[in-house]
Amino acid sequence: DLVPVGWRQDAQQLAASLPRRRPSAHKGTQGHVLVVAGAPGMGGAALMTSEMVARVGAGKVSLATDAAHVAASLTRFPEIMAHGVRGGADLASLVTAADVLAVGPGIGTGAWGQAALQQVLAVGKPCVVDADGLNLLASHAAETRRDDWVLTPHPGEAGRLLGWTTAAVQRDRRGAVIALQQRWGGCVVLKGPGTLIYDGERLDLCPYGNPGMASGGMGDALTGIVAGLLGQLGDPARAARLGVLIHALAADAAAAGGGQRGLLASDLASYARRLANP
Ligand code: NPW
Ligand code: AMP
Ligand code: MG
Repeated sequence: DLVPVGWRQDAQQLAASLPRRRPSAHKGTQGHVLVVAGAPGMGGAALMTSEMVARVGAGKVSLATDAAHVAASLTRFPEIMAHGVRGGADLASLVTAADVLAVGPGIGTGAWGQAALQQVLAVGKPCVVDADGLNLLASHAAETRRDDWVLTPHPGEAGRLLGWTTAAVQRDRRGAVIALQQRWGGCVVLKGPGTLIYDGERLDLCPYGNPGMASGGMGDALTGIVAGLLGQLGDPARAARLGVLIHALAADAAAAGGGQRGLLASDLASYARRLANP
């Protein structure tokens, strides 16, 4: 049975997995997450990812993005520390200051994205790798394997990481997520209806979510949720399982209010916040 009892007891699972904040909490105890996202033309991916990091309770959020996106980010989210970076060297002090990294949404597969991914992986901190970060792994980092990362491929990205077609991944999603984890290590989230999460021991299937989520930015939002939780929980597999659950339940709640058609990734923010406070 791919669906463990815990998924059906979602409220209890949320309560058990996300400890209340201690009265002594301060922003330095809740995780400093650095989002590395947004090559030219993809500023939205950077904003949606970092908004969700903040909304699930990270203590501090930094964003490294193309300089063209900094003004928009500060206007929309003054709480987020946005830095314009031109190359890998600009990233060195930012990755050093962070506890957790989220890399990939909209970084492209060119020189900027390659340099950024290299810097993030070199620092050896827990991270979430998504989107073009995965495409770069598939095409460049032949030997990379880690225990402390969460990979969040959609079926197309999963196919690139495995050298399979998208159709082959969809025909055997269970086999694909197991093969991905065996090849790349860590915790792998294979997205799509019935998202699968596999950490090498436990396989979960998320029975929530809806077709309203078939809209640009939904995956970027998930990356932010998982990274924000990773900064607070420290455990990649727990952050992945809980993040997928919060993302899908937030989308279901948002769709119940306004319908599936026209559902936007940004609509999930207020629901994700509520779900992160069980
Ligand atoms: P096919 O065609 O069937 O073989 P890409 P992307 C497959 C950024 N974004 N079920 C399908 O493959 C992202 O962060 C920025 C089955 C499809 O054609 C990335 O960095 C936004 N198949 C970058 O854009 C908003 C599925 O994958 C192919 C599937 C490119 O990311 C948008 C598409 O994948 C976006 O998030 C499913 N459920 N899902 C912004 N506002 O800044 C996917 N596929 O070519 O990797 O393109 O996902 O759009
Ligand atoms: P991405 O393709 O990276 O933008 O990610 C899309 C997100 O929306 C993933 O979390 C998917 O699981 C989710 N999603 C997309 N389409 C559906 C669907 N038809 N049913 C449930 N979830 C979906
Ligand atoms: Mg995506």
